[in-house]
Amino acid sequence: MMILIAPPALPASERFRSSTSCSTRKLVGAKIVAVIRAKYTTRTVADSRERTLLLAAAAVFLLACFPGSMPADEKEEKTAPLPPERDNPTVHLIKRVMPSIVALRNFQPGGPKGLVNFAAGSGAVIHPEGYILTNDHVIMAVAGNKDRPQGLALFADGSQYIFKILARLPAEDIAILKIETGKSLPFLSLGRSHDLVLGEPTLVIGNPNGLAHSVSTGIVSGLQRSTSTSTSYLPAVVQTTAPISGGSSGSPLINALGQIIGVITSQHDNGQNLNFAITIDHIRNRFPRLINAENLNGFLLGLEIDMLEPGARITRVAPDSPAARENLQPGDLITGAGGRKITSGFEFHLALMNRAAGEELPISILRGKKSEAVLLKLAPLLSTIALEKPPGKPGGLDLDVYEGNWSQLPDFDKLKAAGNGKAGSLSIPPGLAGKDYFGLRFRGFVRIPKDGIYTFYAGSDDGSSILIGDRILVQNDGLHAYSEASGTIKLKAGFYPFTANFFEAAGEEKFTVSWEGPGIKKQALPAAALFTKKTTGKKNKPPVVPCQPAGK
Ligand SMILES: [Ca+2]
Repeated sequence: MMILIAPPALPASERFRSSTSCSTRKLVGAKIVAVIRAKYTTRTVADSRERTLLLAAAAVFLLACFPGSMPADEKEEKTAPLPPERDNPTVHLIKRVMPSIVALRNFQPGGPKGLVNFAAGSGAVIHPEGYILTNDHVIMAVAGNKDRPQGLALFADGSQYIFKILARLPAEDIAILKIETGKSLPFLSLGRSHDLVLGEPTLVIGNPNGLAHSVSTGIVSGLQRSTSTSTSYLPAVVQTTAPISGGSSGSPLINALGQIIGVITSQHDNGQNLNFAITIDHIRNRFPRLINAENLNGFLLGLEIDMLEPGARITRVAPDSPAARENLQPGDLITGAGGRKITSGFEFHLALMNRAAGEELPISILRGKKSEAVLLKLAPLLSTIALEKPPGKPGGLDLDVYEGNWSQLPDFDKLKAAGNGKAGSLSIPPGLAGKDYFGLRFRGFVRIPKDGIYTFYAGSDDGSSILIGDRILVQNDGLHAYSEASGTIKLKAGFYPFTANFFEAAGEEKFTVSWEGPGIKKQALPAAALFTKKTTGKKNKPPVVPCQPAGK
Protein backbone atom coordinates (compact mmCIF):
# COMPACT_ATOMS: atom_id res chain seq x y z
CA MET A 1 0.00 0.00 0.00
CA MET A 2 1.35 3.35 -1.00
CA ILE A 3 1.03 6.24 1.40
CA LEU A 4 0.64 9.74 0.10
CA ILE A 5 2.83 12.18 1.98
CA ALA A 6 1.92 15.69 1.12
CA PRO A 7 3.97 18.31 2.95
CA PRO A 8 1.90 21.46 2.44
CA ALA A 9 4.99 23.64 2.04
CA LEU A 10 6.35 21.50 -0.77
CA PRO A 11 3.49 20.75 -3.11
CA ALA A 12 5.79 20.73 -6.14
CA SER A 13 7.91 18.00 -4.72
CA GLU A 14 5.14 15.93 -3.25
CA ARG A 15 6.43 12.39 -3.02
CA PHE A 16 5.01 8.95 -2.89
CA ARG A 17 6.30 6.33 -0.52
CA SER A 18 5.54 2.79 -1.30
CA SER A 19 5.85 -0.44 0.51
CA THR A 20 5.38 -2.24 -2.78
CA SER A 21 7.15 -1.60 -6.04
CA CYS A 22 6.16 2.02 -6.65
CA SER A 23 9.23 4.17 -7.06
CA THR A 24 9.57 7.75 -5.88
CA ARG A 25 9.85 10.41 -8.54
CA LYS A 26 10.11 14.12 -8.62
CA LEU A 27 7.11 15.82 -10.09
CA VAL A 28 7.03 17.58 -13.39
CA GLY A 29 5.26 20.89 -13.76
CA ALA A 30 3.41 21.76 -16.94
CA LYS A 31 1.17 24.70 -17.54
CA ILE A 32 -1.44 25.15 -20.19
CA VAL A 33 -1.44 28.71 -21.39
CA ALA A 34 -4.45 30.34 -22.90
CA VAL A 35 -5.55 33.72 -24.07
CA ILE A 36 -8.46 35.77 -22.88
CA ARG A 37 -10.32 37.71 -25.50
CA ALA A 38 -10.11 41.09 -23.86
CA LYS A 39 -6.42 41.20 -24.74
CA TYR A 40 -5.12 39.66 -21.58
CA THR A 41 -4.16 36.12 -20.89
CA THR A 42 -5.66 33.43 -18.77
CA ARG A 43 -4.54 29.94 -18.12
CA THR A 44 -6.62 26.90 -17.66
CA VAL A 45 -6.37 25.52 -14.22
CA ALA A 46 -5.93 21.83 -14.64
CA ASP A 47 -2.77 19.88 -15.04
CA SER A 48 -0.42 22.37 -13.46
CA ARG A 49 1.52 19.50 -11.99
CA GLU A 50 1.80 16.26 -13.79
CA ARG A 51 3.09 13.47 -11.70
CA THR A 52 4.96 10.49 -12.94
CA LEU A 53 4.85 7.22 -11.19
CA LEU A 54 5.57 3.66 -12.00
CA LEU A 55 2.68 1.91 -13.68
CA ALA A 56 2.83 -1.41 -11.96
CA ALA A 57 0.39 -3.10 -14.31
CA ALA A 58 -3.22 -2.62 -13.59
CA ALA A 59 -5.79 -0.12 -12.51
CA VAL A 60 -6.45 -2.22 -9.44
CA PHE A 61 -2.93 -1.51 -8.33
CA LEU A 62 -3.33 2.18 -9.09
CA LEU A 63 -6.46 2.26 -7.01
CA ALA A 64 -4.39 0.98 -4.12
CA CYS A 65 -1.77 3.64 -4.80
CA PHE A 66 -4.02 6.61 -4.14
CA PRO A 67 -5.44 6.60 -0.67
CA GLY A 68 -7.54 9.66 -0.21
CA SER A 69 -7.78 9.95 3.51
CA MET A 70 -5.33 10.23 6.33
CA PRO A 71 -3.66 7.12 7.67
CA ALA A 72 -5.79 5.59 10.41
CA ASP A 73 -3.38 6.48 13.21
CA GLU A 74 -3.57 10.19 12.32
CA LYS A 75 -7.36 10.47 12.39
CA GLU A 76 -8.78 13.19 14.60
CA GLU A 77 -9.92 12.47 18.09
CA LYS A 78 -13.57 13.06 18.95
CA THR A 79 -14.10 16.66 20.03
CA ALA A 80 -16.82 18.65 21.76
CA PRO A 81 -19.37 20.48 19.56
CA LEU A 82 -18.04 23.76 18.16
CA PRO A 83 -19.33 27.04 19.58
CA PRO A 84 -21.77 28.73 17.16
CA GLU A 85 -19.28 31.52 16.35
CA ARG A 86 -17.05 28.93 14.69
CA ASP A 87 -19.73 26.62 13.40
CA ASN A 88 -21.07 29.28 11.02
CA PRO A 89 -23.18 28.94 7.82
CA THR A 90 -20.07 28.63 5.64
CA VAL A 91 -18.83 25.72 7.72
CA HIS A 92 -22.28 24.13 7.45
CA LEU A 93 -22.33 24.66 3.69
CA ILE A 94 -18.91 23.10 3.23
CA LYS A 95 -19.92 20.05 5.26
CA ARG A 96 -23.08 19.70 3.21
CA VAL A 97 -21.51 19.93 -0.25
CA MET A 98 -18.17 18.21 0.42
CA PRO A 99 -19.44 14.61 -0.15
CA SER A 100 -20.37 15.55 -3.75
CA ILE A 101 -16.94 16.88 -4.74
CA VAL A 102 -14.35 14.70 -6.45
CA ALA A 103 -10.64 15.16 -7.03
CA LEU A 104 -9.79 13.79 -10.49
CA ARG A 105 -6.55 12.05 -11.34
CA ASN A 106 -6.07 11.26 -15.00
CA PHE A 107 -3.66 8.72 -16.36
CA GLN A 108 -1.92 10.47 -19.20
CA PRO A 109 -0.03 8.87 -22.05
CA GLY A 110 3.60 9.73 -22.81
CA GLY A 111 6.86 9.64 -20.92
CA PRO A 112 9.30 6.77 -20.57
CA LYS A 113 8.09 3.24 -21.19
CA GLY A 114 6.50 1.63 -18.16
CA LEU A 115 5.65 4.99 -16.61
CA VAL A 116 2.38 6.83 -16.64
CA ASN A 117 1.77 10.49 -15.98
CA PHE A 118 -1.21 11.74 -14.19
CA ALA A 119 -2.69 15.18 -13.90
CA ALA A 120 -4.96 16.79 -11.37
CA GLY A 121 -8.42 18.17 -11.94
CA SER A 122 -11.71 18.56 -10.11
CA GLY A 123 -15.39 17.79 -10.55
CA ALA A 124 -18.78 17.58 -8.89
CA VAL A 125 -21.37 14.81 -8.76
CA ILE A 126 -24.56 16.21 -10.28
CA HIS A 127 -26.76 13.10 -10.22
CA PRO A 128 -27.10 10.25 -7.68
CA GLU A 129 -26.25 7.67 -10.36
CA GLY A 130 -22.67 8.98 -10.55
CA TYR A 131 -22.62 11.63 -13.29
CA ILE A 132 -19.77 14.12 -12.77
CA LEU A 133 -19.51 17.57 -14.32
CA THR A 134 -16.03 18.88 -15.16
CA ASN A 135 -14.02 20.77 -17.80
CA ASP A 136 -13.14 19.09 -21.05
CA HIS A 137 -9.52 20.22 -20.80
CA VAL A 138 -9.22 18.20 -17.57
CA ILE A 139 -9.81 14.92 -19.44
CA MET A 140 -8.89 15.88 -23.00
CA ALA A 141 -5.51 14.12 -22.92
CA VAL A 142 -7.02 10.78 -21.91
CA ALA A 143 -10.20 10.99 -23.96
CA GLY A 144 -8.84 8.76 -26.73
CA ASN A 145 -8.04 5.87 -24.42
CA LYS A 146 -11.48 4.30 -24.29
CA ASP A 147 -10.06 0.83 -23.65
CA ARG A 148 -7.76 1.84 -20.81
CA PRO A 149 -8.63 3.19 -17.41
CA GLN A 150 -8.90 6.94 -17.87
CA GLY A 151 -8.58 8.16 -14.34
CA LEU A 152 -9.83 8.14 -10.80
CA ALA A 153 -12.46 10.15 -9.01
CA LEU A 154 -11.58 10.51 -5.36
CA PHE A 155 -14.12 11.46 -2.69
CA ALA A 156 -13.39 13.27 0.56
CA ASP A 157 -14.14 10.10 2.56
CA GLY A 158 -11.28 8.36 0.76
CA SER A 159 -13.41 6.22 -1.55
CA GLN A 160 -12.37 6.28 -5.18
CA TYR A 161 -13.69 5.01 -8.47
CA ILE A 162 -12.40 4.67 -12.01
CA PHE A 163 -14.34 7.07 -14.22
CA LYS A 164 -15.40 6.82 -17.83
CA ILE A 165 -15.74 9.81 -20.08
CA LEU A 166 -19.38 9.87 -21.03
CA ALA A 167 -19.73 13.03 -23.10
CA ARG A 168 -17.48 15.87 -24.28
CA LEU A 169 -17.98 19.27 -25.83
CA PRO A 170 -14.40 20.49 -26.37
CA ALA A 171 -15.44 23.79 -27.98
CA GLU A 172 -17.38 24.63 -24.80
CA ASP A 173 -14.82 23.08 -22.43
CA ILE A 174 -17.37 20.91 -20.64
CA ALA A 175 -17.49 17.16 -20.11
CA ILE A 176 -19.54 14.59 -18.21
CA LEU A 177 -17.87 11.62 -16.52
CA LYS A 178 -19.55 8.53 -15.09
CA ILE A 179 -18.60 6.37 -12.16
CA GLU A 180 -20.27 3.12 -11.10
CA THR A 181 -20.58 2.96 -7.33
CA GLY A 182 -23.56 0.65 -6.87
CA LYS A 183 -25.15 3.17 -4.54
CA SER A 184 -26.99 6.45 -4.64
CA LEU A 185 -24.53 9.33 -4.30
CA PRO A 186 -24.99 12.74 -2.68
CA PHE A 187 -25.04 15.33 -5.46
CA LEU A 188 -25.08 19.08 -6.01
CA SER A 189 -28.08 20.59 -7.73
CA LEU A 190 -27.62 22.91 -10.67
CA GLY A 191 -28.47 26.51 -9.84
CA ARG A 192 -29.06 29.42 -12.18
CA SER A 193 -26.63 32.12 -13.19
CA HIS A 194 -28.93 34.66 -14.86
CA ASP A 195 -29.51 36.50 -11.58
CA LEU A 196 -26.02 36.47 -10.06
CA VAL A 197 -25.14 39.69 -8.29
CA LEU A 198 -21.75 41.26 -7.65
CA GLY A 199 -20.59 40.53 -4.13
CA GLU A 200 -22.67 37.41 -3.50
CA PRO A 201 -20.66 34.73 -1.72
CA THR A 202 -19.01 31.89 -3.63
CA LEU A 203 -17.39 28.66 -2.53
CA VAL A 204 -14.92 26.53 -4.47
CA ILE A 205 -13.83 23.03 -3.49
CA GLY A 206 -11.32 21.37 -5.75
CA ASN A 207 -7.95 19.78 -6.24
CA PRO A 208 -5.44 22.63 -6.63
CA ASN A 209 -1.93 21.28 -7.13
CA GLY A 210 -3.28 17.85 -6.29
CA LEU A 211 -4.31 18.93 -2.79
CA ALA A 212 -7.62 17.13 -2.87
CA HIS A 213 -10.73 18.84 -1.45
CA SER A 214 -9.12 22.19 -0.77
CA VAL A 215 -11.70 24.82 0.12
CA SER A 216 -11.72 28.50 -0.76
CA THR A 217 -14.32 31.22 -0.56
CA GLY A 218 -14.84 34.53 -2.29
CA ILE A 219 -17.46 36.60 -4.02
CA VAL A 220 -18.83 37.08 -7.50
CA SER A 221 -16.42 39.76 -8.71
CA GLY A 222 -17.41 40.19 -12.35
CA LEU A 223 -20.30 39.36 -14.63
CA GLN A 224 -20.68 38.85 -18.36
CA ARG A 225 -17.05 38.17 -19.10
CA SER A 226 -15.82 36.15 -22.03
CA THR A 227 -12.58 34.25 -22.32
CA SER A 228 -10.89 31.67 -24.48
CA THR A 229 -8.57 28.81 -23.72
CA SER A 230 -6.26 26.99 -26.11
CA THR A 231 -9.17 24.85 -27.30
CA SER A 232 -12.32 26.82 -26.70
CA TYR A 233 -13.93 30.22 -26.81
CA LEU A 234 -16.10 30.78 -23.76
CA PRO A 235 -18.60 33.58 -24.23
CA ALA A 236 -20.32 33.27 -20.86
CA VAL A 237 -18.09 33.22 -17.79
CA VAL A 238 -18.43 34.67 -14.32
CA GLN A 239 -15.48 36.07 -12.40
CA THR A 240 -14.83 35.15 -8.77
CA THR A 241 -12.28 36.03 -6.12
CA ALA A 242 -12.32 32.54 -4.57
CA PRO A 243 -8.67 31.49 -4.87
CA ILE A 244 -7.87 28.68 -7.28
CA SER A 245 -4.76 27.07 -8.65
CA GLY A 246 -3.63 24.45 -11.15
CA GLY A 247 -5.85 21.41 -10.64
CA SER A 248 -8.89 23.50 -9.71
CA SER A 249 -10.27 23.17 -13.24
CA GLY A 250 -13.67 21.52 -13.18
CA SER A 251 -14.38 22.61 -9.59
CA PRO A 252 -17.94 23.69 -9.03
CA LEU A 253 -18.47 27.35 -8.22
CA ILE A 254 -21.06 27.07 -5.47
CA ASN A 255 -23.50 29.69 -4.18
CA ALA A 256 -24.74 30.16 -0.62
CA LEU A 257 -27.56 27.69 -1.25
CA GLY A 258 -25.13 24.92 -2.15
CA GLN A 259 -26.05 25.03 -5.85
CA ILE A 260 -23.59 24.95 -8.74
CA ILE A 261 -23.55 28.34 -10.47
CA GLY A 262 -20.48 27.72 -12.62
CA VAL A 263 -17.53 25.48 -13.41
CA ILE A 264 -14.08 26.89 -12.65
CA THR A 265 -12.13 26.88 -15.89
CA SER A 266 -9.35 29.47 -16.09
CA GLN A 267 -7.61 32.32 -14.38
CA HIS A 268 -5.97 35.55 -15.41
CA ASP A 269 -2.31 34.98 -16.12
CA ASN A 270 -1.24 38.35 -14.71
CA GLY A 271 -3.02 39.04 -11.49
CA GLN A 272 -4.32 37.68 -8.26
CA ASN A 273 -7.66 35.97 -7.85
CA LEU A 274 -9.02 36.93 -11.23
CA ASN A 275 -10.67 33.60 -11.73
CA PHE A 276 -13.29 32.49 -14.23
CA ALA A 277 -16.06 29.92 -14.27
CA ILE A 278 -18.33 28.92 -17.15
CA THR A 279 -21.83 29.94 -16.07
CA ILE A 280 -24.27 27.18 -15.26
CA ASP A 281 -26.95 28.65 -17.56
CA HIS A 282 -24.54 28.30 -20.46
CA ILE A 283 -23.86 24.69 -19.48
CA ARG A 284 -27.59 24.00 -19.09
CA ASN A 285 -28.26 25.29 -22.59
CA ARG A 286 -25.41 23.25 -24.07
CA PHE A 287 -26.43 20.07 -22.29
CA PRO A 288 -28.51 18.57 -25.13
CA ARG A 289 -25.54 18.96 -27.48
CA LEU A 290 -23.20 17.57 -24.84
CA ILE A 291 -25.21 14.37 -24.34
CA ASN A 292 -26.05 14.33 -28.08
CA ALA A 293 -27.97 11.04 -27.77
CA GLU A 294 -29.93 11.29 -31.02
CA ASN A 295 -26.89 12.03 -33.20
CA LEU A 296 -24.63 9.47 -31.54
CA ASN A 297 -27.17 6.65 -31.52
CA GLY A 298 -28.79 7.49 -34.84
CA PHE A 299 -32.40 7.99 -33.75
CA LEU A 300 -34.86 10.84 -33.98
CA LEU A 301 -37.24 11.84 -31.22
CA GLY A 302 -38.04 15.33 -32.38
CA LEU A 303 -38.57 17.41 -29.28
CA GLU A 304 -36.72 20.10 -27.39
CA ILE A 305 -36.82 20.68 -23.66
CA ASP A 306 -36.47 23.86 -21.62
CA MET A 307 -33.07 23.41 -19.96
CA LEU A 308 -33.32 26.43 -17.64
CA GLU A 309 -36.57 26.10 -15.73
CA PRO A 310 -37.32 23.34 -13.21
CA GLY A 311 -38.87 20.20 -14.66
CA ALA A 312 -38.60 18.94 -18.23
CA ARG A 313 -41.04 21.03 -20.23
CA ILE A 314 -41.29 20.61 -24.00
CA THR A 315 -40.52 23.82 -25.90
CA ARG A 316 -40.58 22.56 -29.49
CA VAL A 317 -41.85 19.56 -31.41
CA ALA A 318 -40.35 18.92 -34.85
CA PRO A 319 -42.82 18.31 -37.66
CA ASP A 320 -43.13 14.71 -38.89
CA SER A 321 -41.13 13.44 -35.90
CA PRO A 322 -42.09 10.61 -33.54
CA ALA A 323 -42.96 13.26 -30.92
CA ALA A 324 -45.32 14.98 -33.37
CA ARG A 325 -46.92 11.69 -34.39
CA GLU A 326 -47.83 11.02 -30.75
CA ASN A 327 -49.27 14.53 -30.51
CA LEU A 328 -46.79 15.83 -27.94
CA GLN A 329 -47.04 19.61 -27.64
CA PRO A 330 -45.00 22.55 -26.43
CA GLY A 331 -45.92 23.11 -22.79
CA ASP A 332 -46.25 19.41 -21.94
CA LEU A 333 -44.22 18.51 -18.87
CA ILE A 334 -42.30 15.22 -19.10
CA THR A 335 -42.39 13.45 -15.74
CA GLY A 336 -41.01 10.02 -16.69
CA ALA A 337 -39.03 8.39 -19.51
CA GLY A 338 -37.98 4.79 -20.03
CA GLY A 339 -39.07 3.87 -16.51
CA ARG A 340 -37.08 6.70 -14.90
CA LYS A 341 -38.56 9.58 -12.99
CA ILE A 342 -37.75 12.85 -14.76
CA THR A 343 -37.45 16.07 -12.78
CA SER A 344 -35.22 18.12 -15.10
CA GLY A 345 -34.21 18.52 -18.72
CA PHE A 346 -30.85 17.17 -17.69
CA GLU A 347 -32.40 13.87 -16.52
CA PHE A 348 -34.47 13.61 -19.68
CA HIS A 349 -31.38 13.79 -21.90
CA LEU A 350 -29.59 11.23 -19.75
CA ALA A 351 -32.60 8.91 -20.18
CA LEU A 352 -32.07 9.05 -23.96
CA MET A 353 -28.56 7.65 -23.79
CA ASN A 354 -28.08 4.13 -25.15
CA ARG A 355 -31.39 4.18 -27.04
CA ALA A 356 -31.56 3.08 -30.67
CA ALA A 357 -33.73 3.63 -33.72
CA GLY A 358 -36.71 1.27 -33.78
CA GLU A 359 -36.96 1.12 -29.99
CA GLU A 360 -40.02 2.26 -28.14
CA LEU A 361 -39.58 4.83 -25.41
CA PRO A 362 -42.42 5.06 -22.90
CA ILE A 363 -42.80 8.55 -21.46
CA SER A 364 -45.21 10.13 -18.99
CA ILE A 365 -46.39 13.67 -19.46
CA LEU A 366 -48.43 16.19 -17.56
CA ARG A 367 -50.60 18.42 -19.77
CA GLY A 368 -52.26 20.97 -17.56
CA LYS A 369 -53.46 18.82 -14.68
CA LYS A 370 -53.92 15.69 -16.75
CA SER A 371 -51.23 13.01 -16.85
CA GLU A 372 -50.81 10.77 -19.88
CA ALA A 373 -48.63 7.85 -20.88
CA VAL A 374 -47.19 7.95 -24.41
CA LEU A 375 -45.18 5.38 -26.33
CA LEU A 376 -42.72 7.01 -28.71
CA LYS A 377 -41.25 4.93 -31.50
CA LEU A 378 -37.74 6.19 -32.13
CA ALA A 379 -37.26 6.77 -35.87
CA PRO A 380 -33.99 6.40 -37.78
CA LEU A 381 -32.19 9.73 -37.85
CA LEU A 382 -30.77 10.18 -41.33
CA SER A 383 -30.82 6.82 -43.07
CA THR A 384 -33.58 7.95 -45.43
CA ILE A 385 -31.51 10.73 -46.97
CA ALA A 386 -28.23 8.94 -47.68
CA LEU A 387 -27.51 8.01 -51.30
CA GLU A 388 -25.45 4.95 -52.10
CA LYS A 389 -24.05 6.26 -55.39
CA PRO A 390 -22.37 9.59 -56.04
CA PRO A 391 -24.97 12.17 -57.03
CA GLY A 392 -22.54 13.89 -59.42
CA LYS A 393 -18.90 14.75 -59.70
CA PRO A 394 -16.59 15.34 -56.74
CA GLY A 395 -14.60 18.54 -56.40
CA GLY A 396 -16.67 21.04 -54.48
CA LEU A 397 -20.10 22.48 -53.73
CA ASP A 398 -22.51 24.97 -55.23
CA LEU A 399 -22.06 28.40 -53.72
CA ASP A 400 -24.63 31.18 -53.43
CA VAL A 401 -23.50 34.63 -52.33
CA TYR A 402 -25.90 37.01 -50.60
CA GLU A 403 -25.66 40.65 -49.55
CA GLY A 404 -27.06 42.01 -46.32
CA ASN A 405 -26.38 43.27 -42.83
CA TRP A 406 -27.32 40.62 -40.28
CA SER A 407 -26.50 39.85 -36.66
CA GLN A 408 -27.52 36.19 -37.11
CA LEU A 409 -27.62 33.81 -40.07
CA PRO A 410 -30.61 34.79 -42.20
CA ASP A 411 -32.98 32.33 -43.86
CA PHE A 412 -31.21 32.22 -47.23
CA ASP A 413 -34.26 30.54 -48.78
CA LYS A 414 -36.11 33.83 -48.43
CA LEU A 415 -33.36 35.91 -50.05
CA LYS A 416 -32.29 36.34 -53.63
CA ALA A 417 -28.67 35.40 -54.27
CA ALA A 418 -26.46 38.17 -55.58
CA GLY A 419 -24.29 35.60 -57.32
CA ASN A 420 -23.53 31.93 -57.54
CA GLY A 421 -20.96 29.47 -58.75
CA LYS A 422 -18.92 26.43 -57.73
CA ALA A 423 -16.60 26.36 -54.74
CA GLY A 424 -13.74 23.88 -54.46
CA SER A 425 -13.12 24.66 -50.83
CA LEU A 426 -15.32 25.71 -47.93
CA SER A 427 -13.84 29.13 -47.32
CA ILE A 428 -14.38 32.77 -48.21
CA PRO A 429 -13.77 33.25 -51.96
CA PRO A 430 -10.75 35.51 -52.63
CA GLY A 431 -12.96 38.14 -54.26
CA LEU A 432 -14.78 38.72 -50.97
CA ALA A 433 -11.67 39.06 -48.78
CA GLY A 434 -11.83 42.27 -46.78
CA LYS A 435 -15.48 42.88 -47.74
CA ASP A 436 -18.28 43.35 -45.21
CA TYR A 437 -22.00 42.47 -45.04
CA PHE A 438 -22.32 39.30 -47.06
CA GLY A 439 -23.52 35.73 -46.64
CA LEU A 440 -22.46 32.43 -48.20
CA ARG A 441 -24.38 29.20 -48.62
CA PHE A 442 -22.51 26.11 -49.82
CA ARG A 443 -24.72 23.19 -50.86
CA GLY A 444 -24.22 19.74 -52.28
CA PHE A 445 -23.32 16.35 -50.87
CA VAL A 446 -20.61 15.02 -48.59
CA ARG A 447 -19.26 11.52 -49.04
CA ILE A 448 -19.01 9.56 -45.79
CA PRO A 449 -16.39 6.91 -46.59
CA LYS A 450 -17.30 4.33 -43.96
CA ASP A 451 -19.70 3.72 -41.10
CA GLY A 452 -18.69 5.49 -37.89
CA ILE A 453 -18.74 8.57 -35.71
CA TYR A 454 -17.88 11.83 -37.49
CA THR A 455 -17.28 15.29 -36.06
CA PHE A 456 -17.73 18.39 -38.22
CA TYR A 457 -16.30 21.78 -37.22
CA ALA A 458 -17.29 25.23 -38.38
CA GLY A 459 -14.91 28.03 -37.45
CA SER A 460 -16.08 31.50 -38.29
CA ASP A 461 -15.94 35.26 -37.83
CA ASP A 462 -18.88 35.98 -37.78
CA GLY A 463 -21.59 33.26 -37.66
CA SER A 464 -21.85 29.87 -39.35
CA SER A 465 -23.70 26.56 -39.31
CA ILE A 466 -23.50 23.11 -40.90
CA LEU A 467 -26.53 20.97 -41.80
CA ILE A 468 -26.75 17.34 -42.85
CA GLY A 469 -30.04 17.01 -44.67
CA ASP A 470 -32.24 19.45 -42.78
CA ARG A 471 -30.64 18.70 -39.42
CA ILE A 472 -28.46 21.45 -37.95
CA LEU A 473 -25.33 19.63 -36.87
CA VAL A 474 -23.04 22.56 -36.03
CA GLN A 475 -24.41 25.84 -34.69
CA ASN A 476 -21.89 28.68 -34.51
CA ASP A 477 -24.26 31.58 -35.13
CA GLY A 478 -24.10 35.21 -34.07
CA LEU A 479 -21.70 38.13 -34.24
CA HIS A 480 -18.38 37.04 -32.81
CA ALA A 481 -14.64 36.92 -33.29
CA TYR A 482 -13.23 33.76 -34.83
CA SER A 483 -14.36 30.74 -32.87
CA GLU A 484 -15.02 27.12 -33.69
CA ALA A 485 -18.03 24.95 -32.88
CA SER A 486 -18.50 21.27 -33.57
CA GLY A 487 -21.16 18.59 -33.94
CA THR A 488 -20.73 14.84 -33.71
CA ILE A 489 -22.91 12.30 -35.45
CA LYS A 490 -22.98 8.60 -36.26
CA LEU A 491 -23.29 8.04 -40.01
CA LYS A 492 -23.37 5.09 -42.34
CA ALA A 493 -21.24 5.19 -45.47
CA GLY A 494 -22.93 7.09 -48.29
CA PHE A 495 -23.58 10.50 -49.77
CA TYR A 496 -25.47 12.99 -47.61
CA PRO A 497 -27.05 16.34 -48.50
CA PHE A 498 -24.73 18.90 -46.96
CA THR A 499 -25.11 22.64 -46.35
CA ALA A 500 -22.64 25.09 -44.82
CA ASN A 501 -23.81 28.65 -44.07
CA PHE A 502 -21.73 31.68 -43.21
CA PHE A 503 -22.25 35.39 -42.78
CA GLU A 504 -19.89 38.31 -42.22
CA ALA A 505 -20.99 41.64 -40.79
CA ALA A 506 -18.06 44.01 -40.25
CA GLY A 507 -14.43 43.78 -39.19
CA GLU A 508 -12.33 40.72 -39.84
CA GLU A 509 -13.73 37.65 -41.55
CA LYS A 510 -12.78 33.99 -41.68
CA PHE A 511 -14.57 30.71 -42.42
CA THR A 512 -13.24 27.16 -42.13
CA VAL A 513 -14.94 23.77 -42.20
CA SER A 514 -13.17 20.63 -41.08
CA TRP A 515 -14.02 17.09 -40.11
CA GLU A 516 -12.65 14.03 -38.41
CA GLY A 517 -13.82 10.45 -38.39
CA PRO A 518 -12.68 6.82 -38.64
CA GLY A 519 -9.14 6.99 -40.05
CA ILE A 520 -9.48 10.74 -40.67
CA LYS A 521 -7.56 13.11 -38.42
CA LYS A 522 -9.08 16.56 -38.02
CA GLN A 523 -8.53 18.38 -41.32
CA ALA A 524 -10.20 20.75 -43.73
CA LEU A 525 -13.10 19.04 -45.47
CA PRO A 526 -11.43 18.14 -48.80
CA ALA A 527 -12.91 18.90 -52.22
CA ALA A 528 -12.66 15.18 -53.06
CA ALA A 529 -15.36 14.45 -50.44
CA LEU A 530 -17.72 17.14 -51.77
CA PHE A 531 -20.16 16.57 -54.61
CA THR A 532 -22.71 18.57 -56.50
CA LYS A 533 -25.73 17.10 -58.12
CA LYS A 534 -25.68 16.62 -61.90
CA THR A 535 -27.02 19.79 -63.47
CA THR A 536 -30.12 19.53 -65.59
CA GLY A 537 -28.86 21.83 -68.33
CA LYS A 538 -30.28 25.09 -66.96
CA LYS A 539 -27.32 27.39 -66.62
CA ASN A 540 -26.54 29.15 -63.36
CA LYS A 541 -29.40 27.49 -61.56
CA PRO A 542 -28.03 25.85 -58.45
CA PRO A 543 -29.36 22.34 -57.92
CA VAL A 544 -31.92 22.00 -55.19
CA VAL A 545 -30.70 19.85 -52.34
CA PRO A 546 -33.40 17.53 -51.07
CA CYS A 547 -34.20 18.44 -47.50
CA GLN A 548 -36.95 16.05 -46.61
CA PRO A 549 -37.47 15.61 -42.89
CA ALA A 550 -35.39 12.85 -41.44
CA GLY A 551 -36.97 9.84 -39.89
CA LYS A 552 -39.96 9.36 -42.16
CA1 LIG B 1 -16.48 39.97 -38.61
